[in-house]
Amino acid sequence: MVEAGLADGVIGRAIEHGLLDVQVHDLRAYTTDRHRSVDDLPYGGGPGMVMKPEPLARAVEEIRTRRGIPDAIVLLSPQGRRFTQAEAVRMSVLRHVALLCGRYEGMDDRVRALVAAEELSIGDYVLSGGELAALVVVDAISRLVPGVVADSRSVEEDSFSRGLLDYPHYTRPSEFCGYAVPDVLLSGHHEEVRLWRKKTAIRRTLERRPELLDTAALDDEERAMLDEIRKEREREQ
Ligand code: JA5
Repeated sequence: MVEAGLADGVIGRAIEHGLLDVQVHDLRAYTTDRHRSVDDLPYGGGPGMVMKPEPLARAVEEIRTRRGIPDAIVLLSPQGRRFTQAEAVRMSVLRHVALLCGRYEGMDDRVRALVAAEELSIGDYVLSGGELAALVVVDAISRLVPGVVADSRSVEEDSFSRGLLDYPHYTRPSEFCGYAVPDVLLSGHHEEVRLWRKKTAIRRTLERRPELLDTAALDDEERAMLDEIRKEREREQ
């Protein structure tokens, strides 16, 4: 599942070009018993199974031996602090990140303590394992590695890179099922287009995710636009 998730698109190409190196480790390879067990019954009883600590600890030990000490060891779990764009930026400058994925009810908690893993969550919902969360983390970090996204202007303009939601995008045809593309985008006035996009991004952020404006680093122009939008909305009430 992890290998399939990394094979295509921007990330797949970056791996092919040697910009990224992602190694997937199958925990069953680090078992010693005949049944290659990676889980066992929970102490204290209750439903489900728990990941045994030894295969995980051995896997991390082999990573350290083969590839050197990771700059970060991250356990994906709903108990972690939230993985945000700021976390992605922080991790994108690290050379070596190890991501640990649980299954079943989770890992024996001593593994996290032993390998001193940080715990990160990609959101407040339940997943069957950490792998999809790890793929999300790999994708978000990788886009920030120079050269992975061909046109770096895309990365700079992305939603959240400036702490705001994105402006709406359109392509041909200029009318589709009775919906027209906003005139300004067809006008050829670059400065008007720039101002419209900026203002629309701010308006959408105010309407959909107002809490983002508390932490967004707005420049003078953006703050003036926000004031203008708030006044427009007051007039509409
Ligand atoms: C479930 C055994 O942030 C969303 C997440 C859900 C979830 C994660 S991260 N890890 C696991 C897991 O389940 O290891």
